[in-house]
Amino acid sequence: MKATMECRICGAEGVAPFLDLGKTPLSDGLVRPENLDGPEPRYALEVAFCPSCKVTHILEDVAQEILFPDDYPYFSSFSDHLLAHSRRHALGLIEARGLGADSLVVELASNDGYLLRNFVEAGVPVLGIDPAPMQVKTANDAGVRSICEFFGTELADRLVAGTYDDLGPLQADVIIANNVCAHVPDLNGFVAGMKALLKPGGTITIENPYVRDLIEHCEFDTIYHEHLYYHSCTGWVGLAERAGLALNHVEYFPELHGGTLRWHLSHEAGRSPELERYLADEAEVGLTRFDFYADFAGRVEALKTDLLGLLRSLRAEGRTIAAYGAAAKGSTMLNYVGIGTDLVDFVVDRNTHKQGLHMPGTHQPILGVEALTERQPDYTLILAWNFKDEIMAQQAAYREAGGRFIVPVPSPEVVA
Ligand code: JHZ
Repeated sequence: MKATMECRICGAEGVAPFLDLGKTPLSDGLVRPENLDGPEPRYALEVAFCPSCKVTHILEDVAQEILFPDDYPYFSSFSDHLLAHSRRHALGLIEARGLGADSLVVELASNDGYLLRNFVEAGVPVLGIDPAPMQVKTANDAGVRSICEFFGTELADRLVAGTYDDLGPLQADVIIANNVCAHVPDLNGFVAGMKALLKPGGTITIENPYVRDLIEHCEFDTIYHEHLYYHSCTGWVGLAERAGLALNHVEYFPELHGGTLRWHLSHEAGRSPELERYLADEAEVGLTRFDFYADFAGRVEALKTDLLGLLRSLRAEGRTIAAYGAAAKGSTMLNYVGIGTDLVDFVVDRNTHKQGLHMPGTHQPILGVEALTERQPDYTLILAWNFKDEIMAQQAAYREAGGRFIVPVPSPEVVA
């Protein structure tokens, strides 16, 4: 692992650290039962702001093959909310861009085909690109043409030149990159690859949680080693320009992952009034200056104290506590706050690839969601708080039997 004080994006020296989460295990490094007594590496996790290009990023680099091993457990298709959002996105693009049998939609980090399947259903040709073999197999099995690769300029050039397997030369009418632009070490190269792969007149849409929400709503647990960057509109102006693209438009989805922005990029210059407004707002609230981040560590520390105090007092009263969502962010929450099996007994998750494993560092077993009604813990800490409405609606039987939820973010709250 290497740590750097140079900006990952613009190379400027003197990035300003503002939050140190200590040494944490890898958030998606779920532990097999037979490895529970074995060594578990922990890596420093510190976040900094670049006063030069305004992009926020972590200082540490964990090798990609360690972060994304062949058994990487995240599958996108386990949230109905995300599936519905993705379907709306796909149908909107088909209509707005007039996509049909002669078009091509490429998705970077296409996972299990959760989004592209909507284009396939509508008869629009697709290509998914993702480095996770299990997810790529699931997508191909479902009829979503996908290749198992990391994306960058090299792959883009091969696709355009037609030298990648038997795919033939191709360029995309639409490129989609959702929840991946936080994960890519060479993000400038990744965006340059998108430019190479995009047809003249084509469009790129990129979604990522918004750093403004992260800071304002104390969503510190979305910080982990996979997430190298925390994005803003101001940062994306520079990222697009450096690759010879233009940032044209932005949309906001407050209910997705704690607040998500969708940026629209193309070869053509021009900014929508919405984008101009976001850029002006970011300058006005100070997102472009270090001060905006300066008190974050203190607020995160306060959340930790409050949550630990709540869980300890419930335990002292003899209450049982479980957690919902073996999410990557859940691992940051458990490890940073220090929530071991003395406080939370087990974690439930719908993702069958996660069940039977244990949470990184804190080692709670991951069970199927039926364990909530079978064991009826008094309280359930929602680690996947970004899906809290979906989860609480789905768990009506648990609630009717007296179960209560704890939502940890933006500050710990018990929901009856
Ligand atoms: P979820 C992921 O992070 C992965 P994570 C990734 N690092 C990323 O960038 C962000 O998303 C954006 C489960 N669940 O999606 C599924 C249920 O069991 O918030 C997941 O394991 N029942 C690429 O891992 C977990 O909760 C449900 O009803 O922090 C949620 O994880 C629902 C809705 C979810 O992301």
